[in-house]
Amino acid sequence: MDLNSLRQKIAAQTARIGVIGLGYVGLPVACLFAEAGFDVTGVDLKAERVAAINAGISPIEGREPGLSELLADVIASGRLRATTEYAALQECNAVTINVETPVDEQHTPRYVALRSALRDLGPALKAGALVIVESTIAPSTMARIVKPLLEEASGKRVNADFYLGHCPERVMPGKLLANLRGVSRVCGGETPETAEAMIALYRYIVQADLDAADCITAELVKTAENAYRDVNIAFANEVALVCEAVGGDVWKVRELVNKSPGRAMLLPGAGVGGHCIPKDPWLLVYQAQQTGVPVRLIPAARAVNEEMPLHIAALLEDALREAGKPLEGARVLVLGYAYLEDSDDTRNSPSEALVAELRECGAEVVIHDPYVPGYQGDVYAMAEGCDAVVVMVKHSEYKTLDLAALKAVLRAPVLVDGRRTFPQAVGWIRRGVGEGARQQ
Ligand code: SAJ
Repeated sequence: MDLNSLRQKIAAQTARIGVIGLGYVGLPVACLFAEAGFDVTGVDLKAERVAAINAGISPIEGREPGLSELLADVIASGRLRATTEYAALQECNAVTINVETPVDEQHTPRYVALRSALRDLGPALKAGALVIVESTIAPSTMARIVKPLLEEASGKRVNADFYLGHCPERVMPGKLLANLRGVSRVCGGETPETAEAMIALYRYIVQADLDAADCITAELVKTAENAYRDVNIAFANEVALVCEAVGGDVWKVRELVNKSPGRAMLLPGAGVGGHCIPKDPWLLVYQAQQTGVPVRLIPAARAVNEEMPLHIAALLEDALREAGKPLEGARVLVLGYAYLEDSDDTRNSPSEALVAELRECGAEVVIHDPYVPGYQGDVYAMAEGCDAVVVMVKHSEYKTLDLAALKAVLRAPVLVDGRRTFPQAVGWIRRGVGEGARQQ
């Protein structure tokens, strides 16, 4: 089948769609294409996940508005079905690949899941099918890994026997369906005609811009947009450290800097977590580093952000010292274990790094988080007998804490504020990120 025939099947919605990887990206993608009227086959290695999905039950943790209801609808209508068998993809005219693409301790991309998906898809790849990688990948991965591996595994040639593109996902936990529907996407095709076919397909589920590009551009855009955010957060964090050193208040500085035209200083804080911001900068620079390009700013920004939880520990040690207590043996209440406010997602959480550091220093740690199972409970009860409180996440619940009641159950009124949650806390031995000017 040539691209024109595929375009006709897409227009008639008789094209059958496959989605490989039914996680927090693949599952909503599969549901949206099914809701749009396509026949969708989802493939996942985890049998229990497949069983839950076929029972109309979403295996995605956390609150995802509309996802459970949509999944139940498309399963009931028969539009979506899940399986562990790649053979089920052999009738699919379009297949998206939504598998994890982590980096390891050495910041090297680890494509085990991606390579496995390509190898398993190969034998089932239908002639004339359009394959779209949605996972975030290092620039040049489509050319160096995806294309040759899929050609080898399928015995087919790209642009002759199948078509290939990269459309990086731009989702956020907690807003999966909203982001998929409402955030623009780059459709990077091996050829301009492939990019146009991708746009024709995604138009059924995306109400925002769909921008045609080539694959390398799509790879660069996604990884650069997240590296951009990481570098800007690191800038805010470094200005905060300067403020602490010279007796300034970074929050006042940031407010006034942002009055300057074209400035938009982000929020300094206790660190940078999540599934994409800590990872994507390394994907962006990986291939350049392999070719000896002197990439300095982006790795340096990562180092600044990774250091922030340790800085919080240093602020705590300083505050405890003022209270006449060593960090070793202190009992510390950590408020917030998720990586983001009002989320239960703990991936790469700065709190994880802080807790490890505090325990390494001999402190006893009590963790509270209203969203994370295992850490929920009564904050005041958990604060009893603690020598200090450290705020790591600005969950809405914390903004209404009764600080007087909290102080009454603590052994010392020590507060370290990693997210400027309690700027007006009086009567505390208080440290805040970027707050060199002591609160009067
Ligand atoms: N953070 C700061 N200061 C800031 C902003 C964030 O310290 O000014 C910290 C957060 O506390 C968190 C981490 O950075 O620990 C990441 O926060 P995030 O707001 O960037 O949230 P994410 O990780 O969910 O990022 C997603 C990304 N979206 C996609 O990858 C599709 C990112 O590109 C978006 O810019 C971001 O959402 C967003 O704008 O909300």
